[in-house]
Amino acid sequence: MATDPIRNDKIGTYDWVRPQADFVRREVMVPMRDGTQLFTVIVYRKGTRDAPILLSRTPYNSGATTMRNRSQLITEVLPIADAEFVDDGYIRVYQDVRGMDRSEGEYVMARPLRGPLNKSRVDHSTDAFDTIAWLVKNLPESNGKVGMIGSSYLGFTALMALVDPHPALKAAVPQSPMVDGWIGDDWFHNGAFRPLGFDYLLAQTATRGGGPMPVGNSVDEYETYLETGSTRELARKWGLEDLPAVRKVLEHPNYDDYWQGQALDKLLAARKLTVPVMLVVGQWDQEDSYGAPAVYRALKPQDPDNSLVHLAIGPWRHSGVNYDGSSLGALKFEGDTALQFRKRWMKPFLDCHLKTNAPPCDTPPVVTYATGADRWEVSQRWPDGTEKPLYLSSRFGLSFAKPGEAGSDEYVSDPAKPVPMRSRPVFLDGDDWKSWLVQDQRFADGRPDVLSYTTQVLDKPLHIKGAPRVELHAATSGRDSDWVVKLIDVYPREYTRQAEMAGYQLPIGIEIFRGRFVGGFSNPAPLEPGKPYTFQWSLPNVDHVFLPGHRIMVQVQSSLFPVYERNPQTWVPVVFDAKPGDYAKATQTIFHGGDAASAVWLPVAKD
Ligand code: PG9
Repeated sequence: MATDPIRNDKIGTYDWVRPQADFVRREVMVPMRDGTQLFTVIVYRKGTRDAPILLSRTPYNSGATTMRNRSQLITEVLPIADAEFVDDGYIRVYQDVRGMDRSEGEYVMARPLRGPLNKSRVDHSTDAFDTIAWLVKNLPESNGKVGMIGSSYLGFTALMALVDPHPALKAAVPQSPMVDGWIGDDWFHNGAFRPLGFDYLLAQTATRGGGPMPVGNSVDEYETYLETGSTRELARKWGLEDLPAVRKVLEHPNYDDYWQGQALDKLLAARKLTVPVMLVVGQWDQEDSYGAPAVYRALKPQDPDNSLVHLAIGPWRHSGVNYDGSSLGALKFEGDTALQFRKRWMKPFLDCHLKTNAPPCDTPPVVTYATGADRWEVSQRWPDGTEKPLYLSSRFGLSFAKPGEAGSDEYVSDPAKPVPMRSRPVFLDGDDWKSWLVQDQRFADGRPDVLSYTTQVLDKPLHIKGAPRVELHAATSGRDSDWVVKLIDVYPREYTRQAEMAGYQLPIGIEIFRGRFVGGFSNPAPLEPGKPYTFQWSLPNVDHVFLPGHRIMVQVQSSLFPVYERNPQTWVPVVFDAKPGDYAKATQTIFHGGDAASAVWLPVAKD
């Protein structure tokens, strides 16, 4: 029956086979084991047969996703990254997750697996299983083989499908999956909370189908968040305290059973992996930089012959693999790196597992784009380097030689004037949000509350492949403190190749650590004022070449606002609950040399 697929509110099966269209589009309600029916859109080119199925399970509106434009052409109606697949005879399927948009049932934010945190009979693993069972039975055009793909939340649902998978699930490509919301994905990073998550939770859970964002500011979000106060105040003023997803976050500020019990890297590592998986992430992923490499690390021991688990890192923002990858902010790459990756590695990976009479698989264990050198690289392992410490030293130097003499530098961190995450005005959406991790750091360099340590000009390239590791020896005059370290590539002062990049301070990795967790993420404790501690954490995974003529810089600061809530720097048992009077200036001391040799350990590649 011909119908308008967007406006169709009826439940049932509708085929959209218009004479002019080059595709078939079907909307079906797929029954789950508990009787709940999930809205599912199936799209394929007319005449498709013996076809692999590519499935995404999404909270972001399958109907609209599969009707990008009103067109008779399949490549126009589907997202751009689907073109390579449908052009090659794949069947593309999108499904609204339980309770979202036109699917029945109750929506639970990132619903945990059945078990202590989910007492029901269903989860994303069972819903994926039941959907795949239905698809292979009811799509005569298919060859009975299914792959799952998708970014972020869709990456999370693709990973969930690997738990007790349906036998027809033959491969998965989770891209920027949300894996551990406390350690390093959407909600917290190393214990520091990201309040913009509340905007997301509101939009996702306050009204069915996603509501408008009633909060936010079109002037400067630095100002809005600063005026609002603590995270608890934010929730109160925005009327969010009763939203179940917000309440959950407010009840669990530490890395307790609630967060550990959902950490998908740990959950997957405890099971036998049977489905080949390619984990994809952007080097400058502003939302879920942690998940993909964490799952790779957790699953790799199960894959001694490199046939099951693959990792890919591209020069992208969050989900950038599915868009145009020719540039990011001011950075320009050699062509559309996202398209190159999808064609050269991602599709062949899926083809070899999903197509009938497929060629044998030859997907490398690791594929990365070496930024700086602008080339794709294949590696047998990840990280693919040997750790070498780059030491902070006196007179704001950085060197591979350990400074003999001990020293320290100080700055005053004032929560009333936190260091902005990017030059103001700050917008936590649109292009500003997508590119904030590559913004020129000269806006922060020179601030009295930011210390910048720099190498000499490099006379040969320095290539790193892995996650740089911070070892910061530091003390605070307060009772708690955040520590932020940025690893930066400083471009030459003269750079005619791209004039606007002359002197540019390009962040290669930025990451935060909340001091109260120095003794363990489950055990926050006050810091002793003036006592030196060793704070250790990792920056995101990167493949980067610092070129001759460039310098390496490390910046240290104690806030990154408003992407991270402010640390009051006095002791409050739960930072969310800080009162205006709890926020106080603190003098921060960074030690270098001697027995307290602060360093960033770089995974230096062999070449
Ligand atoms: N980063 C988003 C998200 C994933 C999972 C849970 C919550 C948020 C996303 O882009 O989908």
